[in-house]
Amino acid sequence: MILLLGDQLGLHHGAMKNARAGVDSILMAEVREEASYVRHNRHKIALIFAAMRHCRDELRAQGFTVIYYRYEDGKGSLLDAVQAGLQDCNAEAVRCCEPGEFRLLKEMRQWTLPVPLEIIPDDRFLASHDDFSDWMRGRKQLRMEYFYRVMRRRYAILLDADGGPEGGKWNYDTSNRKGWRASESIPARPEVVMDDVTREVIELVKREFPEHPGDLDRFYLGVTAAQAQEHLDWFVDSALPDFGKYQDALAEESPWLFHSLVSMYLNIGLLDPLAVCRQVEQAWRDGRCDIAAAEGFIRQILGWREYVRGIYWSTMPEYAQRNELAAERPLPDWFWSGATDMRCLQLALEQTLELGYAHHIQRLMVIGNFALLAGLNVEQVCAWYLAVYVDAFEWVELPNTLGMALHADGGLMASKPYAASGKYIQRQGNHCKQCRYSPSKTTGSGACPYNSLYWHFIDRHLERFRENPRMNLVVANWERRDHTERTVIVKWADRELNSLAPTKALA
Ligand code: FAD
Ligand code: DLZ
Repeated sequence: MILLLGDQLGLHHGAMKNARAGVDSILMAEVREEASYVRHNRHKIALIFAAMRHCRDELRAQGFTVIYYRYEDGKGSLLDAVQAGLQDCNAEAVRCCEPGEFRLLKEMRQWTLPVPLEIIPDDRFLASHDDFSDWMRGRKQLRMEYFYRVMRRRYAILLDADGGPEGGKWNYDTSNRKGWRASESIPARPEVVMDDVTREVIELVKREFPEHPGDLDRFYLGVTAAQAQEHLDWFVDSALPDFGKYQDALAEESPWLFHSLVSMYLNIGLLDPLAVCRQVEQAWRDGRCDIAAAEGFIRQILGWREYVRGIYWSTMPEYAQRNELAAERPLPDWFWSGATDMRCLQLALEQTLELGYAHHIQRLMVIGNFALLAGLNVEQVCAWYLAVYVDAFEWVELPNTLGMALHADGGLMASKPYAASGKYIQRQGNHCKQCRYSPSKTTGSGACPYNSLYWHFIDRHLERFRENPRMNLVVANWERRDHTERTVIVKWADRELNSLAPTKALA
């Protein structure tokens, strides 16, 4: 019996590789525990249940026997489902592909079943655990850029005839930082056509998860591999050419600008990461986008995505406990409503809660930056990120949040914290024009809170940052100011921090 998890729906990989129709039974189960271990966004639950049901139908059409438990069947956990499934079929063993979260792997290793459980490696990724360990061995610093170059060579992506990087550079990051001034039009995304299976799931999720975030009247996701591919094709044709330029931009007009919205499909197996990279490389070779766009996009998937997964599995479970900057301030209540006057944060939170989506710069430099500067409790922030995004699974969410955004791993992933004042947000987009706070003021009424919080953050970690060569300039800048000025800024920031009411409803 093959246990097929809700985020392992690629039918040529994992436990489905070499599966035999008519011989192996497939078990799929919508279960309470997986749907509620955090307050998942309803878009995520709807996506997974709808994708699972479509996958079930496809497998049956291919001649497989599928034992499928719907949420209404009341299975509490995957273990309950496996035990029930084993009573329905005469299986000699259960096979499952390694789950994407340590939590579930640990549980599975403790399952007691009447037949052996075989957990096989997850081959949907481009670097195995051993590949990553080999790369880590003997390195003092685990910088993504060097890992990425190894991956480019290994998969021969964007390489010239001599094996060097196409265009002469490995990384076009400096061409990916244009701010948004609303001077170009943003292409409209294709509408998703829903069938009865998806509509039924949406009604179920609305009914069963009333306390979870997510406005399902705005459901916008594909739920089959074919639909995911259509979304990717649309991106390559219509948004990729501008992706590189505006990768780091923040826009009032759009929650997604020129981003691809494919993370959720990659993470649940509806798209294959290598095929996605090759399709984008081909678009560049055909002259349909420039090298900065293609490289910038491929770096995210071949580089960052594989790298964060490597960090996760090589450091868990200890990684989840890290809190090097001793950030303990309770998560404010408005992380669950978006009710703040900081315009950039308000929009990022609202779209996150309503749609389960925010693009990378919103996650890192708007929400994450605020959490970093305010010293919000690392565990609570990580639980929040795991709950609210449609693409959130701990293997990718945790290193990005704890490591990249909160610097709570002490610099294992990033040599300096991604901390920025309101000036950065102003440069990257057009939110500040709509905001009641001014990015050019640091203290006093109407001052952008990011400004004083930025200096408060530098001030409270001064000893640590003095030791970091990449923070020298900013430390010197702070220490050059006179004592009175610094005291006024720190006091103003304290006022801002004291006004953050803690959340009543933690995930
Ligand atoms: P695009 O901007 O179009 O990028 C293309 C693809 O590259 C993405 O689909 C994704 O698969 C990959 N990618 C880009 N950046 C990263 C990254 N840093 N790590 C891993 N893959 C990346 N991504 C998730 O998939 N799940 C998460 O739970 C998640 N949590 C995050 C939390 C924080 C604090 C931060 C800073 C980033 C997080 N990311 C996460 C990474 C990234 O923000 C999302 O992958 C991206 O925003 C998804 O939107 P997109 O598909 O439009 O991406
Ligand atoms: C995220 C999720 C949800 C919401 N529901 C289910 C489910 O009912 N059944 C299932 O098999 N998987 C689900 N998943 C995905 C799992 O949580 C995921 O496999 C683990 O977190 C490991 O990545």
